Amino acid sequence: MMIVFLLLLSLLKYTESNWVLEVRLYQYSNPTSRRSDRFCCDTDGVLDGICMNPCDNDFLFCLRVDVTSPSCQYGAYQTGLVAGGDELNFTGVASIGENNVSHPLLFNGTQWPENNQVDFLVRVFDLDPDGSNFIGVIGTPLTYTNASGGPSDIITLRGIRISIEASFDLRCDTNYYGSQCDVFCRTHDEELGHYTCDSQGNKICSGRYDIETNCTMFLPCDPVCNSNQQCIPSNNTCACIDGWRGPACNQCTNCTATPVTPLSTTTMATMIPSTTATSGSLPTNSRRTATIIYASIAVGGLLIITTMVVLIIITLFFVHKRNNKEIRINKWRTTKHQLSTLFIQKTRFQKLLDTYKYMKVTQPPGGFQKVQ
Ligand SMILES: *[C@@H]1O[C@H](CO)[C@@H](O)[C@H](O)[C@H]1NC(C)=O
Ligand SMILES: *[C@@H]1O[C@H](CO)[C@@H](O)[C@H](O)[C@H]1NC(C)=O
Ligand SMILES: *[C@@H]1O[C@H](CO)[C@@H](O)[C@H](O)[C@H]1NC(C)=O
Ligand SMILES: *[C@@H]1O[C@H](CO)[C@@H](O)[C@H](O)[C@H]1NC(C)=O
Ligand SMILES: *[C@@H]1O[C@H](CO)[C@@H](O)[C@H](O)[C@H]1NC(C)=O
Ligand SMILES: *[C@@H]1O[C@H](CO)[C@@H](O)[C@H](O)[C@H]1NC(C)=O
Ligand SMILES: *[C@@H]1O[C@H](CO)[C@@H](O)[C@H](O)[C@H]1NC(C)=O
Ligand SMILES: [Ca+2]
Ligand SMILES: [Ca+2]
Repeated sequence: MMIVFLLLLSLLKYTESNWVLEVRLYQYSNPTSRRSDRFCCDTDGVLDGICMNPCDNDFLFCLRVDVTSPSCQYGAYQTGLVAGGDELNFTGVASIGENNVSHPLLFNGTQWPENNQVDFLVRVFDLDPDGSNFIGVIGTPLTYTNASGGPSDIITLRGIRISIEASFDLRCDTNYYGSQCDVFCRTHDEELGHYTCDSQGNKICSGRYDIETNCTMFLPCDPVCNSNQQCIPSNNTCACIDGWRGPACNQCTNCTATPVTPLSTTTMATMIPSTTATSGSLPTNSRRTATIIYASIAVGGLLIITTMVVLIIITLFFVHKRNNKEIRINKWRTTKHQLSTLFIQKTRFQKLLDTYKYMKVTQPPGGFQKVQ
């Protein structure tokens, strides 16, 4: 029910006029007291061709879309009889005529005027018991590209025998903003929002309300609460959740109450939350320290890797060198071995030869003896 009412209200607010033209009247003058047909307003009061009786003036003030329009789309005021004759001073007058038309006159529109133009019209009649006579008409187009021009100078508008002075001020209606009054903003302080409006019609949230939600909800806590805390958005406070206490809510409320064996679950419980509390939301100083630690670790790691690479290169170099040396040594060994084998064989052969020579000398003819 309430919501439907508010919805209707907001719809009504949107159909509300968005610009207002204020017309301030000054001097009205009909020096000859004649009507539009040149006759005196009151035909029985003529002396030597001079109109002795003033007109019984009745004004129609009208604002319309253009000069061809038969109706006054932006408003019309009929004053009824205005006492005072044919020289009227409206300066500072709050109400005009027997109809008590409020002055300055206010006209309004819900859309910016097409071609930036409106037409102001004044019609004057002589009110008599036997019917009214037409005295004259004054009209002028008014051009507005925006609503920020402020009041105009006093302008004298002239008809055939009559004239009227006026100044005009086109401005945005209440709750409308922007150069052509097309921005709507109305101060709220209920479920539709909590805000005021600046001179451009921007919402200014009150307190900690969030502009992202059209000032309907609070901003989340800043700084962010840790895992043992709950954010109270209305006053940006982090309150400890059940079971925790202390400024950072990292002390449990009853684990210190009963002293227990060092490795009990209670001891574990005290440890776990304090670590989660640290990782949750670090204060700025700790954050800086953490950054320094991480940087140090990174630089150290880099140094270690570089050293290892250098060591590997050096090792490879030496292994290669050693391999070469070994190959050479092996070659030399082989040659040496071959040489020594040859030498041994040569020595054996020599021995055999010597033995043979000896046997040939010592053995008698007839056969050989086995060499020992
Ligand atoms: C019209 O009335 C105002 C205020 O009463 C006065 O200051 C001004 O002189 C008057 N103008 C004429 C033309 O009488
Ligand atoms: C205009 O105001 C006068 C005096 O305040 C009052 O007597 C009269 O009835 C009002 N006329 C109208 C049409 O409201
Ligand atoms: C001018 O405003 C009145 C009351 O605020 C409203 O009833 C009327 O429709 C508006 N006129 C135009 C042309 O918007
Ligand atoms: C607003 O209109 C006034 C005249 O009414 C004009 O002098 C001014 O330049 C306009 N401003 C803009 C921003 O268009
Ligand atoms: C805020 O209001 C504007 C216009 O009034 C609307 O277009 C927009 O969707 C709203 N934003 C939210 C988050 O409700
Ligand atoms: C914040 O608001 C809560 C709930 O309204 C209240 O309990 C708490 O005391 C407040 N804290 C401060 C610091 O004002
Ligand atoms: C701690 O508090 C909880 C609930 O408040 C309770 O159930 C539990 O027995 C308490 N533990 C100790 C050791 O006091
Ligand atoms: Ca008459
Ligand atoms: Ca008359």
